[in-house]
Amino acid sequence: MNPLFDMTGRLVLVTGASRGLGFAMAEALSDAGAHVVLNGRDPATLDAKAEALRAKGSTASISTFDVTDEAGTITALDAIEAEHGPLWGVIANAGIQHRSPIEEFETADFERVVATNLTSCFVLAREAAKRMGPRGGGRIINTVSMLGTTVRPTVPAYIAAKEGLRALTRALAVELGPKGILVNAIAPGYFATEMNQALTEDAEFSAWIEGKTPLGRWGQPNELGGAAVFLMSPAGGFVNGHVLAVDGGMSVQV
Ligand code: GCO
Repeated sequence: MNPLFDMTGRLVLVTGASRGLGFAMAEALSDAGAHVVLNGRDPATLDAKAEALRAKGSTASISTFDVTDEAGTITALDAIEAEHGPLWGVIANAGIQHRSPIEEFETADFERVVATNLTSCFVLAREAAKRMGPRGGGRIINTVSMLGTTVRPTVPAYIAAKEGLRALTRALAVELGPKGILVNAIAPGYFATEMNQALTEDAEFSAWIEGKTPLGRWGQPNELGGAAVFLMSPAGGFVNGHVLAVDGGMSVQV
């Protein structure tokens, strides 16, 4: 194992890890030696995913809670540390999408997206900082999006929340840096995940995405894990307040 990317002995919680990009990042960290704790809302799905990692020699665990439940998040963090020891890092990845023309976009749906994609990340970071700070530090990664800097119609809540999360990442990096806590974000482009299944199955939309991406294709979830390992490992030891784009170059193409 290259010591720069060695995660041996590190405990990392990944929210929204039962599928898609969350599981891909958890798997990459597990393959790098971390003990990953997979979060989601369905214990059966999480158990199956954790078993898949254990079958590869990992010591993966699960923690079932809804990231929008503040009390549940706090209880879960206490239980994780009581059972497994101090958390080295958290990846605030859990997120939802809601697509609708603005004129039909209900306020309740907007608030639901913001609660999951932004507010829950604030709560997790605050609670993680309370634990990591006195121990000399740790790592926090937020999953933002390529959307925000550039945007598309029908996903205003997602864009607003993810762009807010970019700004929150910078705010946390500056406030928590002196405590040894590095805070960064990963900005995925368009990946072929379950959340995007309606898009990948739409031939016209899919062709549009492929045309706007220099690599001419959708990303595959396993192509995101390396960014998480980089930011969580010794290799990322002086990276703070950064938004790491993993989008095939889409964000820099006109
Ligand atoms: C959408 C997609 C996007 C992607 C990703 C792009 O509806 O446009 O769901 O939000 O998931 O965030 O960076």
